[in-house]
Amino acid sequence: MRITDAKVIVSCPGRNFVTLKITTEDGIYGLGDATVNGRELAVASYLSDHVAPLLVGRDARRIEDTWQYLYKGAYWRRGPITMAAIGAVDTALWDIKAKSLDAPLYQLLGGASRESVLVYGHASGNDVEDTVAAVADFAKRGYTAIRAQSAIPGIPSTYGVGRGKLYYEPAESGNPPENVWSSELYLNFVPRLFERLRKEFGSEVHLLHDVHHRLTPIEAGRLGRSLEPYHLFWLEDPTPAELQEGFRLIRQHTTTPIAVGEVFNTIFDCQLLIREQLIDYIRNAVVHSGGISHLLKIAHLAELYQVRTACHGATDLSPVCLAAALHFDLAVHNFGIQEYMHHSAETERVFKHGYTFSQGTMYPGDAPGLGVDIDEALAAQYPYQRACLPVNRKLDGTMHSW
Ligand code: EZ4
Ligand code: CO
Repeated sequence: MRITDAKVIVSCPGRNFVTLKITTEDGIYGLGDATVNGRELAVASYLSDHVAPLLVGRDARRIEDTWQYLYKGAYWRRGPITMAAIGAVDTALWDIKAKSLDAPLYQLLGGASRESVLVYGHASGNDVEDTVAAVADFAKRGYTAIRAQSAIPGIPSTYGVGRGKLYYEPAESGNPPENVWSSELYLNFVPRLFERLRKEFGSEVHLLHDVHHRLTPIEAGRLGRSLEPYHLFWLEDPTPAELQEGFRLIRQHTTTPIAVGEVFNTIFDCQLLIREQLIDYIRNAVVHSGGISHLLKIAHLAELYQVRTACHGATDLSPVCLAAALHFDLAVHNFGIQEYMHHSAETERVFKHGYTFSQGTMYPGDAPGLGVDIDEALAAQYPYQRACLPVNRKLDGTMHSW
Protein backbone atom coordinates (compact mmCIF):
# COMPACT_ATOMS: atom_id res chain seq x y z
CA MET A 1 0.00 0.00 0.00
CA ARG A 2 2.19 2.83 -1.35
CA ILE A 3 1.77 6.46 -0.32
CA THR A 4 0.96 8.59 -3.36
CA ASP A 5 0.46 12.01 -1.77
CA ALA A 6 1.14 13.91 1.47
CA LYS A 7 -0.65 17.24 1.55
CA VAL A 8 -0.35 19.95 4.21
CA ILE A 9 -3.56 21.91 4.82
CA VAL A 10 -3.20 25.19 6.75
CA SER A 11 -6.49 26.90 7.61
CA CYS A 12 -8.07 29.17 10.19
CA PRO A 13 -11.68 28.11 10.88
CA GLY A 14 -11.94 30.07 14.15
CA ARG A 15 -8.24 29.47 14.85
CA ASN A 16 -5.22 28.18 12.93
CA PHE A 17 -4.81 24.46 12.32
CA VAL A 18 -2.19 22.49 10.36
CA THR A 19 -3.52 19.17 9.05
CA LEU A 20 -1.62 16.47 7.17
CA LYS A 21 -3.52 14.33 4.67
CA ILE A 22 -1.72 11.20 3.44
CA THR A 23 -3.25 9.35 0.48
CA THR A 24 -2.39 5.82 -0.69
CA GLU A 25 -2.46 4.17 -4.12
CA ASP A 26 -5.74 2.40 -3.35
CA GLY A 27 -7.49 5.65 -2.47
CA ILE A 28 -7.53 5.33 1.35
CA TYR A 29 -6.38 8.48 3.11
CA GLY A 30 -5.52 9.34 6.70
CA LEU A 31 -5.33 12.59 8.69
CA GLY A 32 -2.89 13.88 11.29
CA ASP A 33 -2.89 17.11 13.32
CA ALA A 34 0.37 19.10 13.16
CA THR A 35 -0.71 22.31 14.90
CA VAL A 36 1.80 24.06 17.18
CA ASN A 37 0.00 27.10 18.57
CA GLY A 38 1.66 30.32 17.40
CA ARG A 39 4.30 28.44 15.33
CA GLU A 40 2.03 26.81 12.72
CA LEU A 41 3.97 27.74 9.59
CA ALA A 42 7.20 26.22 10.92
CA VAL A 43 5.58 22.75 11.12
CA ALA A 44 3.84 23.28 7.76
CA SER A 45 7.22 23.96 6.14
CA TYR A 46 8.90 21.08 7.99
CA LEU A 47 6.24 18.76 6.62
CA SER A 48 5.91 20.02 3.06
CA ASP A 49 9.59 20.88 2.45
CA HIS A 50 11.32 18.09 4.38
CA VAL A 51 8.95 15.20 5.11
CA ALA A 52 6.38 14.90 2.30
CA PRO A 53 9.04 14.13 -0.36
CA LEU A 54 10.25 11.21 1.81
CA LEU A 55 6.78 9.73 2.20
CA VAL A 56 5.74 9.34 -1.41
CA GLY A 57 6.40 5.75 -2.49
CA ARG A 58 6.76 4.37 1.07
CA ASP A 59 4.56 1.51 2.33
CA ALA A 60 1.82 3.15 4.45
CA ARG A 61 1.51 -0.03 6.56
CA ARG A 62 5.03 0.35 8.02
CA ILE A 63 4.15 2.78 10.81
CA GLU A 64 6.95 2.04 13.29
CA ASP A 65 9.60 1.92 10.59
CA THR A 66 8.43 5.27 9.19
CA TRP A 67 8.47 6.79 12.70
CA GLN A 68 12.06 5.65 13.27
CA TYR A 69 13.05 6.73 9.76
CA LEU A 70 11.82 10.29 10.40
CA TYR A 71 13.15 10.46 14.00
CA LYS A 72 16.58 8.90 13.51
CA GLY A 73 16.83 10.05 9.91
CA ALA A 74 16.54 13.76 10.73
CA TYR A 75 19.70 13.54 12.88
CA TRP A 76 18.33 16.59 14.81
CA ARG A 77 16.24 14.82 17.43
CA ARG A 78 13.23 15.90 19.46
CA GLY A 79 11.81 19.44 19.69
CA PRO A 80 8.20 20.57 19.24
CA ILE A 81 8.33 21.20 15.48
CA THR A 82 10.03 17.92 14.55
CA MET A 83 7.87 15.87 16.91
CA ALA A 84 4.61 17.52 15.76
CA ALA A 85 5.55 16.71 12.16
CA ILE A 86 6.36 13.09 13.03
CA GLY A 87 3.20 12.96 15.15
CA ALA A 88 1.07 14.05 12.18
CA VAL A 89 2.57 11.38 9.91
CA ASP A 90 2.17 8.70 12.59
CA THR A 91 -1.47 9.61 13.32
CA ALA A 92 -2.35 9.67 9.60
CA LEU A 93 -0.75 6.23 9.10
CA TRP A 94 -2.70 4.76 12.05
CA ASP A 95 -5.87 6.26 10.53
CA ILE A 96 -5.05 4.58 7.19
CA LYS A 97 -4.24 1.21 8.78
CA ALA A 98 -7.46 1.20 10.82
CA LYS A 99 -9.52 2.23 7.77
CA SER A 100 -7.89 -0.48 5.65
CA LEU A 101 -8.84 -3.06 8.30
CA ASP A 102 -12.33 -1.53 8.61
CA ALA A 103 -11.95 -1.00 12.38
CA PRO A 104 -12.08 1.99 14.71
CA LEU A 105 -8.52 2.83 15.79
CA TYR A 106 -9.02 1.80 19.43
CA GLN A 107 -9.51 -1.81 18.30
CA LEU A 108 -5.95 -1.84 16.98
CA LEU A 109 -4.61 -0.46 20.28
CA GLY A 110 -5.88 -3.41 22.33
CA GLY A 111 -9.60 -2.69 22.28
CA ALA A 112 -11.73 -0.76 24.77
CA SER A 113 -10.57 -0.85 28.42
CA ARG A 114 -13.62 1.18 29.53
CA GLU A 115 -17.06 2.16 28.31
CA SER A 116 -16.26 5.85 27.82
CA VAL A 117 -13.62 8.46 28.57
CA LEU A 118 -13.83 10.85 31.54
CA VAL A 119 -13.23 14.44 30.40
CA TYR A 120 -12.84 17.79 32.15
CA GLY A 121 -13.76 21.26 30.94
CA HIS A 122 -12.39 24.72 31.75
CA ALA A 123 -14.51 26.99 33.94
CA SER A 124 -13.21 30.50 34.53
CA GLY A 125 -14.40 33.85 35.83
CA ASN A 126 -13.34 37.40 36.55
CA ASP A 127 -13.56 36.88 40.31
CA VAL A 128 -14.43 34.14 42.81
CA GLU A 129 -18.22 34.40 42.47
CA ASP A 130 -18.02 34.59 38.69
CA THR A 131 -15.95 31.38 38.75
CA VAL A 132 -18.48 29.71 41.08
CA ALA A 133 -21.17 30.48 38.48
CA ALA A 134 -18.97 29.12 35.65
CA VAL A 135 -18.33 25.84 37.54
CA ALA A 136 -22.09 25.55 38.19
CA ASP A 137 -22.69 25.94 34.46
CA PHE A 138 -20.28 23.09 33.62
CA ALA A 139 -21.84 20.87 36.30
CA LYS A 140 -25.26 21.56 34.75
CA ARG A 141 -23.91 20.41 31.38
CA GLY A 142 -23.02 17.06 32.95
CA TYR A 143 -19.32 17.53 33.66
CA THR A 144 -18.11 15.71 36.79
CA ALA A 145 -14.54 17.05 36.47
CA ILE A 146 -14.01 20.80 36.10
CA ARG A 147 -10.87 22.92 35.91
CA ALA A 148 -11.32 26.25 37.75
CA GLN A 149 -9.29 29.39 36.97
CA SER A 150 -10.08 32.92 38.15
CA ALA A 151 -8.69 36.37 37.46
CA ILE A 152 -6.60 37.51 40.43
CA PRO A 153 -7.63 40.78 42.06
CA GLY A 154 -4.92 43.38 41.40
CA ILE A 155 -3.59 41.71 38.23
CA PRO A 156 -5.07 42.97 34.94
CA SER A 157 -4.76 39.68 33.01
CA THR A 158 -4.61 36.08 34.21
CA TYR A 159 -3.95 32.81 32.37
CA GLY A 160 -7.02 30.66 31.82
CA VAL A 161 -9.76 33.28 32.00
CA GLY A 162 -11.77 32.63 28.85
CA ARG A 163 -13.57 34.93 26.48
CA GLY A 164 -16.58 32.68 26.10
CA LYS A 165 -18.30 30.10 28.28
CA LEU A 166 -17.09 26.93 26.59
CA TYR A 167 -14.25 28.40 24.64
CA TYR A 168 -10.76 29.41 25.73
CA GLU A 169 -8.37 30.77 23.11
CA PRO A 170 -5.18 32.40 24.39
CA ALA A 171 -3.63 33.16 20.95
CA GLU A 172 -4.28 36.67 19.63
CA SER A 173 -3.74 38.16 16.18
CA GLY A 174 -0.59 40.19 15.56
CA ASN A 175 2.37 40.23 17.92
CA PRO A 176 2.15 38.66 21.41
CA PRO A 177 -0.02 40.50 23.96
CA GLU A 178 1.72 41.21 27.29
CA ASN A 179 0.27 39.78 30.53
CA VAL A 180 1.25 40.79 34.07
CA TRP A 181 2.04 38.40 36.91
CA SER A 182 2.53 38.29 40.68
CA SER A 183 3.23 34.94 42.35
CA GLU A 184 2.63 36.58 45.75
CA LEU A 185 -0.91 37.75 44.91
CA TYR A 186 -1.66 34.42 43.18
CA LEU A 187 -0.48 32.24 46.10
CA ASN A 188 -2.62 34.19 48.55
CA PHE A 189 -5.69 34.12 46.31
CA VAL A 190 -6.01 30.56 44.97
CA PRO A 191 -6.75 28.77 48.30
CA ARG A 192 -9.65 31.20 48.86
CA LEU A 193 -11.07 30.28 45.46
CA PHE A 194 -11.04 26.54 46.19
CA GLU A 195 -12.35 26.97 49.74
CA ARG A 196 -15.35 28.75 48.21
CA LEU A 197 -15.79 26.14 45.44
CA ARG A 198 -15.80 23.22 47.90
CA LYS A 199 -18.31 25.07 50.09
CA GLU A 200 -20.59 25.56 47.10
CA PHE A 201 -20.23 22.19 45.35
CA GLY A 202 -19.37 19.73 48.14
CA SER A 203 -16.71 17.05 47.97
CA GLU A 204 -17.91 14.92 45.03
CA VAL A 205 -17.08 17.02 41.96
CA HIS A 206 -13.49 16.69 40.69
CA LEU A 207 -11.83 20.11 40.78
CA LEU A 208 -8.62 20.78 38.84
CA HIS A 209 -6.32 23.78 38.59
CA ASP A 210 -3.59 24.82 36.13
CA VAL A 211 -0.60 26.84 37.43
CA HIS A 212 0.77 27.10 33.87
CA HIS A 213 4.46 26.82 34.83
CA ARG A 214 4.53 29.96 36.95
CA LEU A 215 5.86 28.95 40.36
CA THR A 216 9.21 27.81 41.74
CA PRO A 217 9.19 24.28 43.18
CA ILE A 218 9.02 25.50 46.79
CA GLU A 219 6.19 27.94 45.96
CA ALA A 220 4.38 25.04 44.27
CA GLY A 221 4.90 22.94 47.40
CA ARG A 222 3.31 25.71 49.47
CA LEU A 223 0.36 25.99 47.09
CA GLY A 224 -0.17 22.22 46.98
CA ARG A 225 -0.13 22.04 50.77
CA SER A 226 -2.53 24.97 51.18
CA LEU A 227 -4.96 23.29 48.75
CA GLU A 228 -4.92 19.90 50.52
CA PRO A 229 -8.15 20.57 52.48
CA TYR A 230 -9.95 20.99 49.11
CA HIS A 231 -8.53 17.70 47.69
CA LEU A 232 -7.95 18.72 44.09
CA PHE A 233 -8.03 16.07 41.35
CA TRP A 234 -4.70 17.67 40.36
CA LEU A 235 -2.48 20.71 40.30
CA GLU A 236 -1.20 21.11 36.74
CA ASP A 237 2.20 22.37 35.55
CA PRO A 238 3.14 23.73 38.98
CA THR A 239 6.66 24.67 37.84
CA PRO A 240 8.58 24.63 34.53
CA ALA A 241 9.58 21.00 33.94
CA GLU A 242 12.82 21.29 32.00
CA LEU A 243 14.34 20.53 35.41
CA GLN A 244 12.64 17.23 36.19
CA GLU A 245 14.47 17.00 39.55
CA GLY A 246 12.60 20.15 40.67
CA PHE A 247 9.51 18.05 41.24
CA ARG A 248 11.24 16.19 44.09
CA LEU A 249 10.93 19.35 46.17
CA ILE A 250 7.20 19.62 45.46
CA ARG A 251 6.67 15.98 46.46
CA GLN A 252 8.45 16.55 49.79
CA HIS A 253 5.85 19.12 50.76
CA THR A 254 2.43 18.11 49.48
CA THR A 255 0.10 15.19 48.74
CA THR A 256 -1.87 17.22 46.18
CA PRO A 257 -1.68 15.15 42.95
CA ILE A 258 0.53 16.64 40.25
CA ALA A 259 -0.06 16.68 36.46
CA VAL A 260 2.47 17.80 33.85
CA GLY A 261 3.48 17.34 30.23
CA GLU A 262 1.47 19.42 27.75
CA VAL A 263 4.66 21.00 26.36
CA PHE A 264 6.66 17.74 26.36
CA ASN A 265 7.76 16.19 23.04
CA THR A 266 9.16 12.79 23.96
CA ILE A 267 9.50 10.16 26.66
CA PHE A 268 12.87 11.69 27.52
CA ASP A 269 11.10 14.80 28.91
CA CYS A 270 9.25 12.75 31.51
CA GLN A 271 11.21 9.56 32.16
CA LEU A 272 12.65 10.77 35.48
CA LEU A 273 9.32 12.29 36.56
CA ILE A 274 7.69 8.90 35.94
CA ARG A 275 10.42 6.61 37.28
CA GLU A 276 10.70 8.54 40.55
CA GLN A 277 6.91 8.81 40.85
CA LEU A 278 7.18 12.60 41.08
CA ILE A 279 3.90 13.05 39.18
CA ASP A 280 0.48 11.41 39.11
CA TYR A 281 -0.70 12.31 35.58
CA ILE A 282 1.29 12.58 32.35
CA ARG A 283 -0.25 15.04 29.88
CA ASN A 284 1.62 14.62 26.58
CA ALA A 285 -0.52 15.42 23.54
CA VAL A 286 -0.77 13.09 20.55
CA VAL A 287 0.22 15.90 18.18
CA HIS A 288 3.20 17.25 20.15
CA SER A 289 4.70 13.93 21.23
CA GLY A 290 5.27 12.01 18.04
CA GLY A 291 1.77 10.60 17.57
CA ILE A 292 0.04 7.43 18.74
CA SER A 293 3.16 5.22 18.46
CA HIS A 294 5.31 7.28 20.82
CA LEU A 295 2.45 8.09 23.21
CA LEU A 296 1.86 4.36 23.70
CA LYS A 297 5.48 3.97 24.82
CA ILE A 298 5.04 6.79 27.35
CA ALA A 299 1.77 5.26 28.63
CA HIS A 300 3.38 1.85 29.04
CA LEU A 301 6.32 3.27 31.01
CA ALA A 302 3.88 5.29 33.15
CA GLU A 303 1.76 2.20 33.83
CA LEU A 304 4.69 0.54 35.62
CA TYR A 305 4.86 3.47 38.05
CA GLN A 306 1.13 3.99 38.61
CA VAL A 307 1.15 7.26 36.67
CA ARG A 308 -2.01 7.80 34.64
CA THR A 309 -2.48 9.49 31.26
CA ALA A 310 -4.27 12.81 30.77
CA CYS A 311 -3.82 14.04 27.21
CA HIS A 312 -3.74 17.76 26.55
CA GLY A 313 -6.98 18.74 24.79
CA ALA A 314 -7.20 22.54 24.63
CA THR A 315 -8.89 24.30 21.70
CA ASP A 316 -5.63 24.54 19.73
CA LEU A 317 -5.47 20.75 19.45
CA SER A 318 -7.59 20.06 16.38
CA PRO A 319 -10.53 17.63 16.18
CA VAL A 320 -8.12 15.24 14.43
CA CYS A 321 -5.89 15.26 17.52
CA LEU A 322 -8.87 14.97 19.89
CA ALA A 323 -10.20 11.96 17.98
CA ALA A 324 -6.77 10.28 18.14
CA ALA A 325 -6.55 11.00 21.87
CA LEU A 326 -10.02 9.53 22.50
CA HIS A 327 -9.11 6.24 20.79
CA PHE A 328 -5.88 6.12 22.85
CA ASP A 329 -7.81 7.00 26.06
CA LEU A 330 -10.38 4.28 25.51
CA ALA A 331 -7.69 1.64 24.99
CA VAL A 332 -4.79 2.21 27.41
CA HIS A 333 -5.13 0.58 30.82
CA ASN A 334 -3.70 3.50 32.83
CA PHE A 335 -5.94 6.23 31.39
CA GLY A 336 -6.75 8.96 33.92
CA ILE A 337 -8.72 11.78 32.29
CA GLN A 338 -8.92 13.71 29.00
CA GLU A 339 -8.97 17.50 28.71
CA TYR A 340 -11.81 18.66 26.47
CA MET A 341 -12.39 22.19 25.27
CA HIS A 342 -15.13 22.76 22.75
CA HIS A 343 -14.08 23.92 19.31
CA SER A 344 -15.70 26.89 17.58
CA ALA A 345 -18.67 26.43 15.23
CA GLU A 346 -16.38 27.11 12.21
CA THR A 347 -13.92 24.42 13.36
CA GLU A 348 -16.77 21.94 13.81
CA ARG A 349 -17.99 22.62 10.27
CA VAL A 350 -14.57 22.05 8.69
CA PHE A 351 -13.79 18.90 10.71
CA LYS A 352 -16.65 16.39 10.68
CA HIS A 353 -16.21 13.90 13.50
CA GLY A 354 -17.83 10.83 15.01
CA TYR A 355 -16.84 11.47 18.63
CA THR A 356 -19.57 12.42 21.07
CA PHE A 357 -19.94 13.96 24.54
CA SER A 358 -22.44 12.75 27.11
CA GLN A 359 -22.67 13.19 30.89
CA GLY A 360 -19.08 14.30 31.39
CA THR A 361 -17.60 11.54 29.23
CA MET A 362 -16.70 11.12 25.57
CA TYR A 363 -16.69 8.25 23.09
CA PRO A 364 -14.57 8.16 19.92
CA GLY A 365 -17.24 6.47 17.79
CA ASP A 366 -17.03 3.23 15.80
CA ALA A 367 -16.35 4.48 12.28
CA PRO A 368 -13.23 2.96 10.70
CA GLY A 369 -10.00 4.83 11.53
CA LEU A 370 -10.05 8.01 13.61
CA GLY A 371 -13.62 8.79 12.61
CA VAL A 372 -12.79 12.37 11.58
CA ASP A 373 -12.69 14.05 8.17
CA ILE A 374 -11.77 17.46 6.79
CA ASP A 375 -13.86 19.47 4.32
CA GLU A 376 -10.97 20.79 2.21
CA ALA A 377 -13.07 23.16 0.11
CA LEU A 378 -14.49 24.78 3.24
CA ALA A 379 -11.06 24.85 4.93
CA ALA A 380 -9.72 26.78 1.92
CA GLN A 381 -12.21 29.55 2.68
CA TYR A 382 -10.41 30.24 5.99
CA PRO A 383 -6.84 31.34 5.17
CA TYR A 384 -4.12 31.37 7.84
CA GLN A 385 -4.15 34.39 10.15
CA ARG A 386 -1.01 35.21 12.07
CA ALA A 387 -1.63 34.83 15.81
CA CYS A 388 0.64 34.51 18.85
CA LEU A 389 0.42 33.30 22.44
CA PRO A 390 0.88 36.00 25.10
CA VAL A 391 4.12 36.75 26.93
CA ASN A 392 4.17 37.39 30.67
CA ARG A 393 6.02 39.89 32.89
CA LYS A 394 6.22 40.28 36.65
CA LEU A 395 4.95 43.54 38.14
CA ASP A 396 8.49 45.02 37.94
CA GLY A 397 8.76 44.18 34.22
CA THR A 398 10.89 41.01 34.49
CA MET A 399 10.03 38.37 31.87
CA HIS A 400 8.26 35.36 33.37
CA SER A 401 6.78 32.09 32.04
CA TRP A 402 3.39 32.59 30.45
O1 EZ4 B 1 -2.21 27.16 27.38
O2 EZ4 B 1 -3.13 24.96 24.75
O3 EZ4 B 1 -4.25 22.92 29.98
N1 EZ4 B 1 -4.35 23.61 29.02
C1 EZ4 B 1 -3.52 24.61 28.73
C2 EZ4 B 1 -3.76 25.32 27.40
C3 EZ4 B 1 -2.49 25.93 26.80
C4 EZ4 B 1 -2.68 26.14 25.32
C5 EZ4 B 1 -1.37 26.61 24.65
O4 EZ4 B 1 -1.50 26.58 23.29
O5 EZ4 B 1 -2.64 24.94 29.49
O6 EZ4 B 1 -4.75 26.29 27.56
CO1 CO C 1 -2.33 23.36 30.93
